[in-house]
Amino acid sequence: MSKNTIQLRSLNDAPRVGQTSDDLVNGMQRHFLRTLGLSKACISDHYKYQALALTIRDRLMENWKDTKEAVQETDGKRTYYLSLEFLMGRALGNAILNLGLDEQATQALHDLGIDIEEMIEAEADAGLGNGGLGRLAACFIDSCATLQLPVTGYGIRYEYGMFRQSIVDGFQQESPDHWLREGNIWEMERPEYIQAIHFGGYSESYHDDNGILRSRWVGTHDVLAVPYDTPIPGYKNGTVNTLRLWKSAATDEFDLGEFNAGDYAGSVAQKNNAEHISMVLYPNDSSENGKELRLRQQYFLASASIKDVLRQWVEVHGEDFSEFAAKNCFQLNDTHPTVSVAELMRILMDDYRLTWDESWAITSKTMAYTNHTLLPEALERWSVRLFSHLLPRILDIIYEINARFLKELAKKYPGDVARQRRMSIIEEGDEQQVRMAYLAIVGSFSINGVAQLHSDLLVEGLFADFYDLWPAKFNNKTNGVTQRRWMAWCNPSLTQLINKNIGDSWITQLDELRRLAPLAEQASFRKQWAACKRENKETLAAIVQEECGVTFSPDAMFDIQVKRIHEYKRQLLNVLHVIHLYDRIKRSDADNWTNRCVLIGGKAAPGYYMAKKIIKLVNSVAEVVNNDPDVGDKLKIVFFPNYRVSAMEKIAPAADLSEQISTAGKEASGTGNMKFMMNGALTIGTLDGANIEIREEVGDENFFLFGLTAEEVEQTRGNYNPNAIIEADEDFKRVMNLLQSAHFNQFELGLFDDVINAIRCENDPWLTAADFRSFIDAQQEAATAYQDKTQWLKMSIYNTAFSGKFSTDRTMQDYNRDIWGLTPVKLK
Ligand code: KVW
Repeated sequence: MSKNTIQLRSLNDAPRVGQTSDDLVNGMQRHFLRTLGLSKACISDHYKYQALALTIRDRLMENWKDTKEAVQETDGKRTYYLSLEFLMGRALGNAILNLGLDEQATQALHDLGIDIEEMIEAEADAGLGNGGLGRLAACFIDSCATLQLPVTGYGIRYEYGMFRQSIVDGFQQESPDHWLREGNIWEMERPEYIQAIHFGGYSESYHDDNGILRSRWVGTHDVLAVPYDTPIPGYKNGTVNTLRLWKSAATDEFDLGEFNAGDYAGSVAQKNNAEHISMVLYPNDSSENGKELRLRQQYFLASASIKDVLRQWVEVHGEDFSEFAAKNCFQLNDTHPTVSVAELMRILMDDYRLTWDESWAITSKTMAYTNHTLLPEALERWSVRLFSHLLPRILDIIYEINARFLKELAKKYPGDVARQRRMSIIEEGDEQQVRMAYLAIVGSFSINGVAQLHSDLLVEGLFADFYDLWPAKFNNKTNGVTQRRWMAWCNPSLTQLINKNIGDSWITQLDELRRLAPLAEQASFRKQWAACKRENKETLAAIVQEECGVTFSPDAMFDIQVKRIHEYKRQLLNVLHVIHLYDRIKRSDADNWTNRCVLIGGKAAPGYYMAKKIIKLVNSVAEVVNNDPDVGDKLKIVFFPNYRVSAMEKIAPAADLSEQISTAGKEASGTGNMKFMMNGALTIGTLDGANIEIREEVGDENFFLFGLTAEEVEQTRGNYNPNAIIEADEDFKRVMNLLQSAHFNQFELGLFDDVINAIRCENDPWLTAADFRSFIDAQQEAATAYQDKTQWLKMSIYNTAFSGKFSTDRTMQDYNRDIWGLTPVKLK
């Protein structure tokens, strides 16, 4: 027995925390009294939330311990999901749901006279991600816990998550998201697992005790990585997995030398510098910004996590790594943590004295890489110069990986120098760059895209040379979302209706929803389905009223586009349609009209000029449309501020129409599209990303398709004439005239010139004008379809019924079957 083991005899034998509503009431009272030290008189909402969260957390702790022990005892293969982002949102409701305590918690709070909704709202979102990629990581670890897969998430504990967005005079204004201000009940600091992370210095060679020439990294400035663990509960299965997030800290509180020499400021500055690493999430989605601090973050995560995994390995197996690759897998969430490839090589060689070949055999069988985008602006490249001063030893290793790789290429393709240049991990040029995607491909045994089209395009285009070399490494894993959060939790009325009719097995077997399809023929079922949707629309309408001061009538079609603001996602095309509808109303061309409430939401990267213009345009159009008495209830449009996970929990259940209108070939997958589908929205969309698979599942007749295909998009380049398209289309001409006549910016002339020019530009990469007509026509089809209530309800039911494929339970089973090969860890 090690000195850190104690007998927990009396506790282990004690009965577990109770699960009745009375037990919860008692638990809360105990926390009020003993944890929070409160008397009855001063229990604010914040304390009520804390007592509830602590009481729920109590119900996780022993399961968490049991899961850790079971995983250790099994000593089977494990996966580590390395991600710079985990967009978790709120934890309380999810924990209540997964513990199966929803009814008891509702009853307990009722008994205490506390409003459960207020408790839920009291928790800050953990917004440690930008968008789809970060939320995907969160859904993945939820599903892994539910499937009892031994998967640990590794990320960074950003002090400030995604910025808060407010709208001032129609413009986005950013403010810091200090999400930890009121504490975080769900995290546990684990100082015993602190790691030191190296930066700077230089690498040198030396002869070890046996006279063998080795390398080492010396003269480094070290930063501490302090782990904070968050429990990730599976759904009613006793499993609680771990999300381990690293916070950076200075190695010493102060540099005593500097301090004694009188440089107080200098000694504190060093502390500051160390703490900067985990200070803030970079708010760029799908575009790299090349800042040194970002590379520091990437290496900080990679090094801390790999050291942590090796620490655990050595504790059990000593320095015998022969089984390491068979028992460990690192899944790299995009190229962001890819420096892990070189870091694992470094530690195996420099610290554990394995040879290059031994280390490479391990590393290249342990790493797996997920690519999330084809957009060139998102492909990470780091300058060799930056690498050489920040991570000199890592750069040595990358050079060596590349040298050996190029030799292999020369053997396979003799004399093909152009190919070697194309495929080199080091890009030559004025400034040498490390191509991170290539490092990831060379260092990994599996490379996957995130939807079928995306994976096909990867091997046909961006990675074609690598596919030619290693076809077996490439595979597709279509994304998903967790139905626990994105239906069972966020849509209780629909959940109840579904459970009443087909039972609740869909909560862990989403395919079961198929059994809803025949019910679409029953008038009484449709009526109840409609009632759920209406209730959810009323809830959202109240929020829109509060946030935007605009009245949404639940009778109207709720037409929704929420996602990061990006030109390729074409929020602009959505606005053009709204202007077209407005123009029709003004021209009294509104026979058989379908009333519509259009909601657009999403954050623009702070440095993304066009994205910010588009937000302003939405707000300017809204100002005119919403205040025009001719328009009335026919059309409303709002820009929903501060779109985030907890907002989507109210938005998805209320949507009638989901806008997934990216330029074909540009949206790798999309995951918002899946949340809307599950909640019974119909999609208007292009043949892009997972939309294609959504349409395949639900059937062409239940999907509003428009636009060029990815192939047509490519063919259009070089012979695109948007001005001719506009000229030939009376509706389009009028829309552009309204924009150009400053109808929406009377007092700010020229405000939207750049937007207008982008639409009219022959090099517009997003081909907005090319898809205008077919978009307008598809929107008209949707409007007409909405008037046939019976048919619309059937289509809505079919969308939910055929959404089974888009559960991350399926996605994780695919990863596990093809990449990880883990055995579920059952609990006693
Ligand atoms: C840098 C991304 C944050 C920082 C992507 S592609 C690149 C990034 C880059 C994020 N995010 C999105 O990943 C989602 C999950 O796979 C996809 O659904 C989405 O299509 C893609 O744009």
